[in-house]
Amino acid sequence: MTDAPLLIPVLGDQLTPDIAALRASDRKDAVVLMMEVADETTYVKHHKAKIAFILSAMRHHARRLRDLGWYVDYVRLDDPGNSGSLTGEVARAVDRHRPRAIHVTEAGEWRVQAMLDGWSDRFAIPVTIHQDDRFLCSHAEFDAWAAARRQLRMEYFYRDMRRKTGLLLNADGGPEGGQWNYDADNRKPAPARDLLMPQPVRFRPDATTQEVLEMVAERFADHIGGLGHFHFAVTHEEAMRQQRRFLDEALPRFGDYQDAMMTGEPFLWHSVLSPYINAGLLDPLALCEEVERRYRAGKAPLNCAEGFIRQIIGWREYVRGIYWHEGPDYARRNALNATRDLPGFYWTGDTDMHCLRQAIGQTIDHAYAHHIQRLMITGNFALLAGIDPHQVHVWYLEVYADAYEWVELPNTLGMSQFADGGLLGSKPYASGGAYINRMSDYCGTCRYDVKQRTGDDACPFNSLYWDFLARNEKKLARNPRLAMPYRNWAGMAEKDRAAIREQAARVLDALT
Ligand code: FAD
Ligand code: DLZ
Ligand code: SF4
Repeated sequence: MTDAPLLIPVLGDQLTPDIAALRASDRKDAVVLMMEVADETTYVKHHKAKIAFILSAMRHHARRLRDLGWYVDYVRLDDPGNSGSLTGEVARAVDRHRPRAIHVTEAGEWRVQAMLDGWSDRFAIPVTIHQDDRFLCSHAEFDAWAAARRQLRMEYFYRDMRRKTGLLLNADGGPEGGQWNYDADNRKPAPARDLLMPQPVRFRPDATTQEVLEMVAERFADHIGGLGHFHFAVTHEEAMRQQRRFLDEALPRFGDYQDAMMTGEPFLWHSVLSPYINAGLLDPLALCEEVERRYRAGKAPLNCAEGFIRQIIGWREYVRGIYWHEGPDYARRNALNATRDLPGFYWTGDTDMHCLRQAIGQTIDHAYAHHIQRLMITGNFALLAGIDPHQVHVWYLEVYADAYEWVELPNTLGMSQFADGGLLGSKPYASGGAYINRMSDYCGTCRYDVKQRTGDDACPFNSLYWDFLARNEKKLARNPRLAMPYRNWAGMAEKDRAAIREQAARVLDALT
């Protein structure tokens, strides 16, 4: 190594061996810096399993980089002298290695990018920030796409990503099967119990993970969640095993049951790959290419392959684009002026509402819930109850192993809470108990009656749904997609409307 090497900080969600800053550098001439720091583990109170997953995956990644010939300077959380911040650790590494320059891959979120942007002034050495090309769409490309449009709808963005990648195109360059989107085929309700359900691979913690689990249990005892169910892959090879498990066993029904919910079945036919994709252990494009191969080999139907690919090159890229396009103030939007505090049962699952108990209970156990649980159970309830969207955002950022602000915030604040006023979705994802009853088996064993709107046994979602519409009438009544529910509301007898609103007031009072 030369006297003055390059310093290459690699962040906890950059666990990809050929990430841009590494690919652009010579391993004989560089110090890779990986830092476990208190600030990142506590800027929100992450679920214990999320912290353990990221720290263990970081430690395994350092080993992988060393095997590939990199010199890795690794700072552990409990190292004496650990300053507790990314910038503090870069400062200490600059003192240790006297680098001639810093090369780093852009950060995933505004908060950390602001730190990177300050490093060249602070350390008086050149800092090169490489674009993170693990994503298909750069910030500049998304901004150009958005500039040309009045409405930023995912569907049109997605079609451009299909054309860009060539995924599921036919010989004429049109969409495979003649349609871009097969979502209408993907709404089957909860299936019968006797269907054989795939389960994600459960990885036994090795000595490195064990050490991290012990440290996390001790140091983050007051954070949500347990470690008893810790099952995450922590290496690329393990993540690839889960990828294969998904492709072999779950992909063929992924689309069909994408929106279904079942008691005691957290994973259904979902991939459970988001923590690995987001941390860098899996390559999203290679995964989509493999899904297409399975379709072309007749091993997965088109509605499943297209549905899965859409989630990754459509939704995942689109929400990232929105996050960076809208700027750091996006996190403070509150279009519906919702101000109520998040109920305590979001941290315990201790509620009589069976759907919420299921979704929150498995979140506490596994740091995982699938999309419809996040959107139509925990998200829907918070929306209907008028919970402060910033508190809802912080909760989602804390509790899921895949949660980083760039992906969590637009999903929560935009899609789920309508706090951006409809930038992401053309109408709020609000529903009463009927939707939950149709898509799940939850209501059958609930203490509440999903058919009732008022009375002690009435499903709380029902009165809250109408109360939500009534409360927000000035802001939402002109939305053409809500015309029908507002007509139904107006068509109810005055005394029924009053009874529903009184019922909703009682439900809301009981939350505090
Ligand atoms: P699958 O159902 O198997 O989907 C396949 C993949 O598609 C996922 O692994 C993920 O990479 C991608 N994907 C699917 N939907 C989305 C989406 N809406 N946005 C971005 N990527 C998507 N996803 C996160 O990765 N991190 C988050 O912090 C996050 N927060 C969310 C908060 C709310 C309120 C909602 C409604 C959704 C959120 N999502 C988030 C999106 C989605 O719920 C998760 O990606 C998904 O549940 C992860 O489980 P899975 O890997 O089994 O996904
Ligand atoms: C989420 C997380 C946690 C819990 N801990 C660390 C850490 O100790 N060191 C680190 O480099 N990254 C960590 N991360 C991930 C960062 O928060 C992530 O890189 C930022 O969210 C930027 O997207
Ligand atoms: Fe949830 Fe209402 Fe169904 Fe109970 S009855 S599970 S509260 S939707």
